[in-house]
Amino acid sequence: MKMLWLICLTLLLLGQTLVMGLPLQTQDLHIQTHAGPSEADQDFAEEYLHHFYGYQPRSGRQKRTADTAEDADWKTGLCDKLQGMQRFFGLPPSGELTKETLAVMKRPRCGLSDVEQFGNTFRWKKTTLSYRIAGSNFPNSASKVHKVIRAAWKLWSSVAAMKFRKRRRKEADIVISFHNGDHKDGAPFDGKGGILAHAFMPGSGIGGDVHFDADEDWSFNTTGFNLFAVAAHEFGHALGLPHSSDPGAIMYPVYNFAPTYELQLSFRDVKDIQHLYGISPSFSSLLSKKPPPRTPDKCDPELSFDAVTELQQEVLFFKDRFMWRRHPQFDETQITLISSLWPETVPPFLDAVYENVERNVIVFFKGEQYWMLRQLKVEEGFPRNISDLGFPSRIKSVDAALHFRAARYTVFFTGHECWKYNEQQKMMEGPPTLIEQLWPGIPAPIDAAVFFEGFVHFFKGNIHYKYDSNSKHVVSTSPANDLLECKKDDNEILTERR
Ligand code: 0DY
Ligand code: CA
Ligand code: ZN
Ligand code: ZN
Repeated sequence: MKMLWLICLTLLLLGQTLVMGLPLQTQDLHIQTHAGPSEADQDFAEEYLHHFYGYQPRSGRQKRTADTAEDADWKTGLCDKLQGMQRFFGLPPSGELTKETLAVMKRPRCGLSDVEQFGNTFRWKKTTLSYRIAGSNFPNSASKVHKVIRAAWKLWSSVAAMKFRKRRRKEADIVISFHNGDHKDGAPFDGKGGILAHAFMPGSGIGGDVHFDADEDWSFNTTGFNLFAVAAHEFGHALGLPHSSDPGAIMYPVYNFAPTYELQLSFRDVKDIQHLYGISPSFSSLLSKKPPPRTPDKCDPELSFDAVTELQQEVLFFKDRFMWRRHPQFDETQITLISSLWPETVPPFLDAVYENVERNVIVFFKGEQYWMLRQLKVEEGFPRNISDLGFPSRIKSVDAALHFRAARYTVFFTGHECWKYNEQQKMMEGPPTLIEQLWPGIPAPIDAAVFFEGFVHFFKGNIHYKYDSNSKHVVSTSPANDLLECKKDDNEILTERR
């Protein structure tokens, strides 16, 4: 029977739901010599430890080839999990499958009827869940912690038909607490960094509970790990969601929260939770005010870009909070959050980006501001106003930037005009020219431009113009996303995700 499982497992499988029904090895549990547990009980216990304590049964192949050292390792693992479970329930941690241990595993604990299996996961049957914030080793004042926890629940209740109520003393469905290191549930924390928190899937007892690593530098604003973001992620698990492969989702397995970004559930998170619990009555008003952001799809024929630049040997395509990195040695162009490379400083929804190889910097433009970064760090004095580059005050933003390495100048595109900026003298070379004069065949205004493999590539809407600057004409036009090389596989993943 599938019950609940510790999230540890899902990280190993990176976003995939659990592989169930692996064959079980019965003779490996430490059993008592006389009147030991039956084979069925041993199977049951392994399954129980698998679901509740993250114990990973071996696959058939591994079993057959296992040498003795490996075998011993594996047995110790199982024994550890059993001891973890015994400690949690106040039983002597013998690592043996005693009658008492089995009785606890089989105890029809209150609230078991509150959970049901739903497809490959578990969900709560009731629509109002209670939670309790237990213990005392809070990273900040209790009232601050309570406020953050409440806000994190609200993210989910504003989209799914669920309500969350705080309990002060009485038992609650979901117990939230902070722990250091080994806290006797078979999944010890690891000090600063690494594992930040874990949660148990819906279920009775420990099911639905959320534990935070008390050794982290929890933050309530911008530095360190943001408790609000991590709580939102863990509550997703406590409600039954596994990890998601969508880098825009709060259920993405790695912490990728950009402090400048106002945390929202992504389209993917919203779809997944609504699939389990239905739509909240308040959802339609949220839809009109703040629709959950979709992660752009490189196979979307309507895809357009905010900016495109070369960076060392790569070409980077920027869109919203994301970018795709095209590397000559990798055949797949992967999407990531901009903040996973430049954590603090680079804003989403950029206007233009270019790399200046001679100075070893990358320059980002958004509105009237621009940022210069060297080796992932912002140069002193940035952001600065684009008027510092020599733009007149009527220019409020830059559409695209095109850098010429050998000639050491950069062309900026603004509406129908383009400006030539001398990188050595750090000044504009004369007044702007019309784009149609300098680049005949290119329709202004443009979205992005990049110099790459001997051609200039312009992007406007969903069209990519490949331009030969010597003969001054468009060599070819194609869909804007053609350099991202959408493969059939990507498409399949996307249709399945929709
Ligand atoms: N807990 O839900 C996790 O996913 C654990 C790992 C698991 C094996 C128990 C965890 O703490 N993962 C880290 C994490 O931050 C991984 C990391 O990047 N250090 N997960 C939570 C999180 C928070 C906020 C993920 C996102 C946003 N996307
Ligand atoms: Ca940790
Ligand atoms: Zn724990
Ligand atoms: Zn997680």
